[in-house]
Amino acid sequence: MKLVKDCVKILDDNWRGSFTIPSSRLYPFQWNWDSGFIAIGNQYYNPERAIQELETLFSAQWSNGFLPHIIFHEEEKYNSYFPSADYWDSFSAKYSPSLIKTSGITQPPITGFVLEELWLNNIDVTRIKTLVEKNLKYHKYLFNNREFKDTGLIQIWHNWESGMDNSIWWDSVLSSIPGEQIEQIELNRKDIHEVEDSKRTRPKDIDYKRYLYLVNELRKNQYNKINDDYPFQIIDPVFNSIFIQSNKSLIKLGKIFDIDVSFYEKKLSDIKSNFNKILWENELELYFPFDIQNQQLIKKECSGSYVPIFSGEIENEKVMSLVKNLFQYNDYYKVPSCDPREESFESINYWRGPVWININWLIWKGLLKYGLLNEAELLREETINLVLDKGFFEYFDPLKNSNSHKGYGGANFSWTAALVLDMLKVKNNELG
Ligand code: 9WN
Repeated sequence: MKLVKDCVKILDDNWRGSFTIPSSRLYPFQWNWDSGFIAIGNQYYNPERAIQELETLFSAQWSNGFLPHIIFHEEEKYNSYFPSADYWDSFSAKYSPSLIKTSGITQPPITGFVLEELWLNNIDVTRIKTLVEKNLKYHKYLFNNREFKDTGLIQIWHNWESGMDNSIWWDSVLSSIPGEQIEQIELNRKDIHEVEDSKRTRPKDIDYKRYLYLVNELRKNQYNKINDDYPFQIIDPVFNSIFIQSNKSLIKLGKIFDIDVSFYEKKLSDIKSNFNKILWENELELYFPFDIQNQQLIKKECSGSYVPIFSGEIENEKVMSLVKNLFQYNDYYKVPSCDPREESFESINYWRGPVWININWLIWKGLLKYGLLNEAELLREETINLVLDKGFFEYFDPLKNSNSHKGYGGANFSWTAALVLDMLKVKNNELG
């Protein structure tokens, strides 16, 4: 099947000997949640690469358990990405590894779930066990350093930690950073030279200055704590849904491997009882992020509002409301990262409108968990067709009547290929 061959070729081309880059030139290093999605695709035709991807990721784990979002593997490429390895300056942080440079923030913790998938697929048990132990240590770090009060819920400290960088969800918080704090920040952006039409498809300079302001603040504290007035303290439903599922997977695997997981079981029951209380909005019947500094939900409809289905831990009634909402419109491809009815919607600007394959995949997996097979199939078909029509890009214009003949951002994008492989596998039950 040609589509399968294309997916496999992209994963082959982006393989760098022990890990996979998301897309050449634009993202020349290893990214945390990308590696999880990539391993999902690789487990079928190249299981050795799937496990190695995670082993390489965890080789850059900090001694306190923290797992960074970028691992800067190839020194000669340090300056081809901004902010560069030197900008992050991880070597000056107490717990960072001393041989490999990393960023100082994390990303949605998908690897626990991925390990369960690899285990189900009979990939080397001893190696999986070692990774489960490391992954549990990472979750312990999150509970010990990022838990919001005693809710079990984890806070993120940077919009890059959400993986949905310039989502309209973060606008209010980011724009609260005073202008004089960011005036002096210098940019040396590389991304804008690597994609077409970057003015309309990538974040603006002023956004980048705010992102860097947050990095600078975190770096002062060795990425390990925040000051009381730090503006970005968010409970993100996407991060936490993925975290719930990964905790469930690690608890299951931990028991199989005779590891004491009682700490995580207690914490998981805390998150489960607080997730809906804090993040569900009754009138709009959607999930939203909670802004801790301003003590309020950020009530804007984004694709992330649906990702909690992936956790498998929400009541059927709520799932049905979400599904009703999700399938009510047919004039755009599912699932736009920002609802086209929102004032800030921009059809081709990164996380402010475009469809992203990883978010579709998470929602699709969630629909399957609830036995919503017709809806899951609609979403699966539409996602695969979008890639077939517009190529293996990073993101896609959701408007069906637009002039977009191809996708946007990075081309030959690894997680697009990997997750399409997974979606094909479930349907065909074979890859040939
Ligand atoms: C910053 C690698 C990453 C993804 C993120 C996506 C984008 C980076 C950037 O690319 O973010 O981490 O430079 O824009 O938003 O989800 O992990 O593919």
